[in-house]
Amino acid sequence: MSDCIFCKIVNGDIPADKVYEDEDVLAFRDLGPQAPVHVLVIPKAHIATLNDLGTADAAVMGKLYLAAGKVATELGIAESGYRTVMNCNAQGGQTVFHIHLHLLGGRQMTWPPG
Ligand code: DGP
Repeated sequence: MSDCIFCKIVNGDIPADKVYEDEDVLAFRDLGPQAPVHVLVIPKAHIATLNDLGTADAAVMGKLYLAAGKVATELGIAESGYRTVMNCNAQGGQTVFHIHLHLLGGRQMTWPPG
């Protein structure tokens, strides 16, 4: 998608602090971190929201979580713990319409989330 900011990061048109990449998945640090570790894990292919997932996307969704686990280990938060969250649409708090798994850690998380 030519007007999607995360597609531009995938294509290298916008710089990002990348922490993981394979053929299907990219992970990079969030521009406005909400925790000492705040990484976004995205599929390279454009999917706007969770509502747009099809059965063909099942594998890449699994890859997002596998990548998040690798990044958590590499960044030293796997044992202390972390949170993964994917926001969907307005009331879910989604602001970038290319799905992304937030990986947050390095501090105590609270529940319920805001
Ligand atoms: P969400 O609200 O769930 O759609 O999260 C979008 C996140 O994307 C938000 O935490 C800020 C981050 N973000 C927005 N634009 C950029 C960008 O250009 N670069 C990076 N690294 N993060 C961005």
